Amino acid sequence: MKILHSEPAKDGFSMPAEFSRHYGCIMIWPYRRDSWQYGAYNARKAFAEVAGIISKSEKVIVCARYEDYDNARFMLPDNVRVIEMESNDSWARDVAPTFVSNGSSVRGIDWGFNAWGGLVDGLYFPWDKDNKIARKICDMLDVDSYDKRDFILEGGSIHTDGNGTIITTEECLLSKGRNPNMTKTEIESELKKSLGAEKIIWLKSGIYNDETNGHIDNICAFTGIGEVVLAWTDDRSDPQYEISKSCLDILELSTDAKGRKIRVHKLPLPKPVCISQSECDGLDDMDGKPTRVPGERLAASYVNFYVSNGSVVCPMFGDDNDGKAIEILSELFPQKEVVGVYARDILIGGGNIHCITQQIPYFE
Ligand code: KQY
Repeated sequence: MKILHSEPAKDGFSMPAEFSRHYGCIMIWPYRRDSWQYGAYNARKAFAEVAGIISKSEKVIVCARYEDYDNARFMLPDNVRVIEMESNDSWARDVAPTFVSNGSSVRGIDWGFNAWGGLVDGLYFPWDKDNKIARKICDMLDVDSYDKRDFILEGGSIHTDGNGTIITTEECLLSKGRNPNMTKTEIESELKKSLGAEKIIWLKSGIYNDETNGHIDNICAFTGIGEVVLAWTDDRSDPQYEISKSCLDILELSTDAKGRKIRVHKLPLPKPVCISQSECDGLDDMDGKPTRVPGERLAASYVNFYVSNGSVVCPMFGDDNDGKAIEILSELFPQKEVVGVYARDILIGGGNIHCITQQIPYFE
């Protein structure tokens, strides 16, 4: 594997859409006792279910720590590959490489990772093991990797149509804990050079109370060229209403990189999901402080789905809107099976199915 210091776009590489064909998917086995209840007992079941569904139509590679390898191997289906790798937590979307392709070969981008805000408002310290994962995965896959460690970015903060357009949020990419010395124009230029994009659509904020500083992958996602889903509520008394309305206004006035208008499909949110006292009891403190407080609203959204070669794997919350979300996504992805996974135990960690997966585009 070579470590490259050139620019993907100049080399003819760009980020394909998640809905294009995959080689496979990377995941990381959960273990942190302050992220996941009871040493990730329930979370592991949900991760295994997600891996099993995805593995029906593409390769799934799960990274597990030395001490968790046997448990991962035991709990995951036989057709899922388990490799040993150190990590600080389990968010493959954010710590695995963002892959770019030139149509026949694939390379990885190794962004800097600082646990969603470093010493400003990061969620844990240290993050050194996570920051090494992208390069190790490129090595394991035998693909070259771009050294972008000077630029802090997580995969969950960008979505692409694979046709020159990126969507992101100002709340996240302009946050003080990421690249405080760069202007919005400089950040935009870095995204274009790295992802082979021509146009960045900036939404203001992500889902209410999302501890990642509003990752795009929880509020808005491309479902096709010129088509997005947007997390939506009609409840004007919910702080989420103004956030989603602002996204809608921006999207309706935007065109994509090729000048096409964007069709926005509203994906209803579940009713607010709040963590209970007994769920908090299952979480260890971090540096003597609780990571969650009872009643805290979690960043629940159906937009945090993963699109595999054969399925769309969507979080379910035991809410009246679970069925509606499946119905809408089934219409938008008629060639795929939309499968719901009860994901409260993933949500408690602070993200969801999209956040624990990272696609590898198809290559020979
Ligand atoms: O949503 C994500 N991409 C990651 C969430 C991290 C939460 C850490 N507690």
